Parts: sequence; C-alpha cells; structure tokens
Amino acid sequence: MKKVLVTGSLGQIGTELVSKLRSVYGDSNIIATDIRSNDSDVVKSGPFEILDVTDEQKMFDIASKYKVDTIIHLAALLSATAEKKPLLAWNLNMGGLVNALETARELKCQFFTPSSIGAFGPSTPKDQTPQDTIQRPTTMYGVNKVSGELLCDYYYHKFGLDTRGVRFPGLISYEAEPGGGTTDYAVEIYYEAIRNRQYTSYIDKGTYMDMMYMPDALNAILDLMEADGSKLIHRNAFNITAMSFAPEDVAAEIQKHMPSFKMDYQVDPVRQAIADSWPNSIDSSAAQREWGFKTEYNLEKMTADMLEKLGKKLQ
Ligand code: AKB
Repeated sequence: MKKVLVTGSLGQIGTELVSKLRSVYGDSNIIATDIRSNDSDVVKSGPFEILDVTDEQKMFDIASKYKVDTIIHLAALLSATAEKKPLLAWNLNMGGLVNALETARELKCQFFTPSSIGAFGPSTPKDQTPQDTIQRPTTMYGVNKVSGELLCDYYYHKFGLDTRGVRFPGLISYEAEPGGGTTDYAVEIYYEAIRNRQYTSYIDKGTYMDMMYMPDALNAILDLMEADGSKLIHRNAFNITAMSFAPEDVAAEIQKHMPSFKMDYQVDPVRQAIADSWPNSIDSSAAQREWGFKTEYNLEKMTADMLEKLGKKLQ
C-alpha cells in the first residue's frame, strides 16, 4: 500500500488526482498539500497540510511526519503565467522541484512529476514529434520543463531515485479549472458554450496542439507509477497524447450538440506565440511500448462527456 504526498493538490490535476488516489489507496494514505486551503473534498476527505514548495524544511517535515513512500510533485506555474513572471517561475518551478527531489532522496521515495509539450520549441519537428528529439524551448516554462526532465534523470542515475514522468499535453477537465496555461482555451470553450453559447478564442484558427481528457491523464499517472521499473527506458519525460485539434475543431464538435454555439477570435499574441512554438502533434509510441500507455477519450467522446458533466455542475 502506497503512502503518497501530493504537492499542488488544489490545482487542475491535483484536485482530481487526490480523489482518485484516495479511492485506490485509502483516504488516510494520501497527504494532500497546497499553498492555500479551501473547503473542497481534497481538504476535507483526508490529511491536508499547507505547503509552499519553496520551503524545503517544511516539505521534508510533512513527508517525514506521515512516513510517505511516494511523492507526486505537481505545484508549478503554467506557461502563460511563467512568461509574465519569468523569475518567479524559475524560483517556484525549479526550486520546488529540487526540494521535492531532495525530500524524495532523503526518504527514499518513489517520485513523479509532469513535464509538458512545452518542453519542445520552434526547432523541434512539429508533426508526430518523436520521443527523443531537439528540445530548445523559447519560453521560461519550457526551460523549466527541459531542466526538470534532466534533473529527474540525474537523480535516477546519480542516486538511484525511482523518478518517473510524462510530457502532458493540454488537459481538459470539469472539476477544477486550469490557470495561466496556453491550452486553457480548450477548457474555457466548454464553460462559455454552456453559459453563453459563445466563445472568443485567444488561440487562432489552424493552431493544432495535443490535448487529453483528465480521466486518461489520471490513469496515465497511476499506470506509470505502477509499471515495472525495469522496463522503463525513458523514465521521466514520456510523450503522451490523446488527440490533436485546433480551436475550430472543438467548436465544430460542440456545435453537434449545441447548433446555436458560435466562436470568434481575438488572438492573444503572447499565448499564440507560445502555441506556435509547440508541436502540432506528438508521438506517444515509447509510452505505449514501455508501460502500456493508452487512452479512452477522443474529441467526440470527450465533448459529449464534458457538456453533460459541466452542464450538471453549472446548473
Ligand atoms: C500550459 O498550457 O501551460 C499547460 C501545458 C501544456 O503544459 N497546459
């Protein structure tokens, strides 16, 4: 039975991951942490501690107090916010990661942290981006993600720490909204469709990015953590994806359920430049081969589920 510390538990991934982990490993075995608190299930349904991930001593104290054997480090600033506040992004994203890795090393924990399609840049092959390829990102977030991938590899080779990770595409979910990402439009569009039957996209038509529905992302984390470590060649930065689409594709899919839905564009140059520097679609065959990565949701199935679940939530 695992005992897991999760950082950034009140974020988009953390909110759903904590509840999934609690259902699998038991409420008291999942220690949720975040820099803030609220009255959500994450805080109420099991152990919860306030943690600023730049405070290494506090992270170590919490991990020791609960005798955790696994750390899932999610706390980070996303791409668009990191571009607005690059120094804060460096300090939080890299400082938090190194503190989490050090805590894991001292307590001999298994370790997971996500990388992102943001770890690629304009000189990376754009279509079916290979697992191993050129990584020269032009964003602070991308610099953090490439550095993080290398740092996790380093802790594995140098200290034998069982580090694991994936490169997430844009994640779409209805429980907690993302914040400060470039792919957030693909979540906002569903909220606005239900609320106003209208969405103004800050990402231009024809801009393709990889995406994934949250249930597939959560299964990927659990599957990779449970996978046989001896079979993992790429431990820390597996390309994973479920679909690749542009804004007009998701609008057309929503219109199948909601014919009156309309979308127009008001392109945000900062987020558009980030999106333009990322792949159109990535190749996830290494993840499929090494630990059986698979997905259930394509754009059609995800849209039907999002509109139904979000519709109920916003009623
Ligand atoms: C972002 O847009 O910053 C994130 C990501 C793809 O890493 N959703």
